[in-house]
Amino acid sequence: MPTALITGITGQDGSYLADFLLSKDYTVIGMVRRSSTVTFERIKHIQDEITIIQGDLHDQSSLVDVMEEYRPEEVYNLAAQSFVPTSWNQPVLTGEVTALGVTRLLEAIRHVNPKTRFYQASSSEMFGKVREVPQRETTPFYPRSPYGVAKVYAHWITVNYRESYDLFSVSGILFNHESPRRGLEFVTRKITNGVARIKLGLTKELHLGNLEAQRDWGFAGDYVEGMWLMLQQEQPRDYVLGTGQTHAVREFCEAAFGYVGLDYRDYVIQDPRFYRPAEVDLLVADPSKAKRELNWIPKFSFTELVQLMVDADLKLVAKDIS
Ligand code: NAP
Ligand code: G4F
Repeated sequence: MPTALITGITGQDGSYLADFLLSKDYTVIGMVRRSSTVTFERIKHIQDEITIIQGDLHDQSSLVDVMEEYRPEEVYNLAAQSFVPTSWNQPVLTGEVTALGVTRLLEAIRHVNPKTRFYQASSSEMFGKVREVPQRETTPFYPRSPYGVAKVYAHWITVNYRESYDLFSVSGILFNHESPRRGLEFVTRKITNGVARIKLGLTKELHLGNLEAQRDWGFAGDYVEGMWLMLQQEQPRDYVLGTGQTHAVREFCEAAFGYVGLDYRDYVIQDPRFYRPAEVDLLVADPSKAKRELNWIPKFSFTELVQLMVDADLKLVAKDIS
């Protein structure tokens, strides 16, 4: 069975992709960066089934070494500085990792084994101040954050290496996808964890930013299958993955609080500290190409996603206080 290298395996998507590839009998190599404490929370259930190696998108030689040692047939580049607000505080680091890191990895592939299939984790943030609704593969980009700008570079270098060197390199333009493994700083998880803490009496307030922003939210487990499907095609092509439905942050609050019998208006406080210098107001995907060519259809509805996340956070918070 093939070997796959996942960068960013300790993140939300990396952990679901590792689960998925193991279920298909892949040999999974996970690249992790060195830190003073381990960040294996999301992969501890599969730690014995995968090979963990150290490497960093900042460091060219570590990428060449891993390609030479494991010679993976597929590389999924999920590593990034992925939190949009941090990209205004650390724009250079964001560019180094999220943009130039992709060139470093492509160079490693090109020199060690140009037959390797490469997936780049591109983002609907590239559409930013959207030029058309819904957004599809041909919609022009207008990024609104240093993160979005870095992802546009990463997208085009992936396309460019395909066209320049004939690499099988594809860019998956994914709309927001969430899960109980989502980082606590992202708005969906912040809300569902806040709901659980309020319901269980640990706090009385939840401070949020812009409640009117609209996102196309799906379940992360559905999206990692789409990544894999892109690398199984005969031709390397770029695809948008999303649900085709959009909801405001306010609606997410309404659904999450409502699920446990609370009214979000009694607890949510709009706090300017969480506003962004430039906002992405509306994202909604046209995933018809993925449906047509990959037969990819997300299985989770918005309501099921909200309930899955609230239930998981209720369990987690209850365990923490017991
Ligand atoms: P995430 O949970 O923030 O995970 C990011 C991963 O990147 C972590 O494993 C992190 O390692 C790793 N990383 C960060 N800097 C690194 C470096 N210099 N070298 C090596 N690894 C590094 O993100 P996610 O939600 O799983 O998203 C996965 C990818 O998809 C990202 O590229 C993100 O930008 C993109 N994306 C996500 C969404 C979404 O809605 N989730 C949508 C579109 C695109 P540590 O654990 O050590 O921090
Ligand atoms: O959950 P968010 O931080 O996700 P955002 O910025 O859409 O980015 C995520 O999705 C992208 C795909 O489109 C990925 F590429 C990226 O890596 C990341 O996974 O914020 C969603 C919306 C924003 O409009 C934000 O202004 O929620 C709004 N929001 C309102 N209050 C908040 C808050 N966001 C956060 N993080 N925290 C708040 O308190």
